Amino acid sequence: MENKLDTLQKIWKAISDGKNFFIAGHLNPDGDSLGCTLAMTSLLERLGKTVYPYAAPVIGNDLKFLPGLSKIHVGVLPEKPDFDTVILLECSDRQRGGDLETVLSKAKMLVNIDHHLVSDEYGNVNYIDSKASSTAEIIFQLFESSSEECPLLPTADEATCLYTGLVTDTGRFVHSNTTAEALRVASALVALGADVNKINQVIYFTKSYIELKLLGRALEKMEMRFDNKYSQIILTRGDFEALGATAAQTQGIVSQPTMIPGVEVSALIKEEPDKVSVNLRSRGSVDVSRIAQTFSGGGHARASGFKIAGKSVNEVADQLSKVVYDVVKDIE
Ligand SMILES: [Mn+2]
Repeated sequence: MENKLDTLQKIWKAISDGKNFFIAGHLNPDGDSLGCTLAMTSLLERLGKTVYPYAAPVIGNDLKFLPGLSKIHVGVLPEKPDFDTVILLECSDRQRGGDLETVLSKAKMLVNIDHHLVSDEYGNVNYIDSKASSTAEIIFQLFESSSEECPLLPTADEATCLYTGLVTDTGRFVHSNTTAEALRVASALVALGADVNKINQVIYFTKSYIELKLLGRALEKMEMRFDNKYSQIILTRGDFEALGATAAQTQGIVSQPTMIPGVEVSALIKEEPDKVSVNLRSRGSVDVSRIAQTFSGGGHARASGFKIAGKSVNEVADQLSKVVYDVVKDIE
């Protein structure tokens, strides 16, 4: 990527030139993806633009409090995909947002804003900063770069959306991406009115009975391997059915085993109706995005995942186990 400030100015040029915008984040939208989609939508609307914010289903209950969420077209693509400008957030390649090609191919301007480690420069303008904690951090920097004398700053609702992206992508300011810049941006967002108390209550201190029972079942099934350097949890369809739970209710489970000293990699392997999906977490020394890439997945060094269709849950677990063994066997 060229000079950051130059690229931010190119994004502002795209914003001022455009009239009809389509904005989307990635599949399985998370706090960063939705928070940035909403903050950008609100910003563009304030500037008098027409915006079609899109998100792929399903939106987790813990993110439904986000201000402006009802504006998002969840899983519904526009009938006439005539947008002059498309902004893709958090999408490391042009397929990451789902089947958006009808929209993407018609746009005159495609802006790509992302912070993933491996990311394609598929846009007309590409702002890719893998050192940024979150796309929310980049969007805040975009706000700040709007004008030297009088920058256009986020409203309180926009700040709440961006803070949600920051707090979720840093794991509540715990992961190694919790940099001085991430904390500076968080501080600025709090000063602008981000509703920190509500974000914490809804995202981190609210769980349903079924989610807690599922956590209990998952911990019961946790297995340790390779001198306790690898923790594996398999949740089968039977586990989900017994509790009336779905794979979407497993948030936070994969991080639990990384509390055990010595665990380098934690895997949560879920048998879903049409596929097996896997979440990976690392305590520090292992880059689990490389493990995920072996299975055509992706993500971050400490948090990533992948999905496989057409294989049994045990086959996936065995294959993953072999890859993890090669990675952790020489760690002291
Ligand atoms: Mn992100």
